[in-house]
Amino acid sequence: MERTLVLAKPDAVHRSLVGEIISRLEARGLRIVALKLMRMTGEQAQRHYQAHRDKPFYQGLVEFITSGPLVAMVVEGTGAIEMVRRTMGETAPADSAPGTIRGDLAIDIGRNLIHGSDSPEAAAQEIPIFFNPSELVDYTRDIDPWITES
Ligand code: DAT
Ligand code: MG
Repeated sequence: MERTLVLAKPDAVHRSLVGEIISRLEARGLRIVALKLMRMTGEQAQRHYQAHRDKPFYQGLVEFITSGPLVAMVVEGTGAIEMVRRTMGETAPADSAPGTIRGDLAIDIGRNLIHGSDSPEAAAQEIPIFFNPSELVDYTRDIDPWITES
C-alpha cells in the first residue's frame, strides 16, 4: 500500500475541475486519506518545488501555485504513486494521451491542473508540507461495508 500527494492546482479550482479530477482518481480505486482546500504559502511552495529551484520556470511556478486556492490530498492504494502519475498524463499536456487528466483537460505545461508525487521519496517529503500525521484517516477502524450478515 502506497500513499502519494496530489494537488488539484489553482487552475483546476479556477476551472471547476476539482470534482472531475477527484472522480477520476476515486474511480480507479484510489482512496482519499486526507483532503483540504487551501492557499499555499511562499514557504510551502519553496519546499514543495525545491528540486526545481534552479530551473528557468521556477519563479513562475511558485507564483502560479500560490496564486489562488488549491486542493491538496493524500491518496492511498497499491502502487498509488505510479497509478496517479499514469492517470495524470505527461508534464506537457501536448504529450499526454487522451484519457489522461492532462491529455483530456489541459493545454499549457504551466497550467497542467494536477500534481502527483513522482517517487516514494518525493511523497514522503511532500506529504508533511501539507498535512500533519493526525489529519490522515485510518480506515482500518471502519466497519467493513461489504459484510451483509454478522
Ligand atoms: P510534473 O508536474 O509532471 O511532475 P515536473 O515535476 O517536471 O512535472 O515539473 C513541475 C511543474 O513545473 C510542472 O507540473 C509544470 C512546471 N514545468 C515543468 N516543466 C516546465 C517547463 N518546461 N516550462 C514551464 N513550466 C514547467
Ligand atoms: Mg513533479
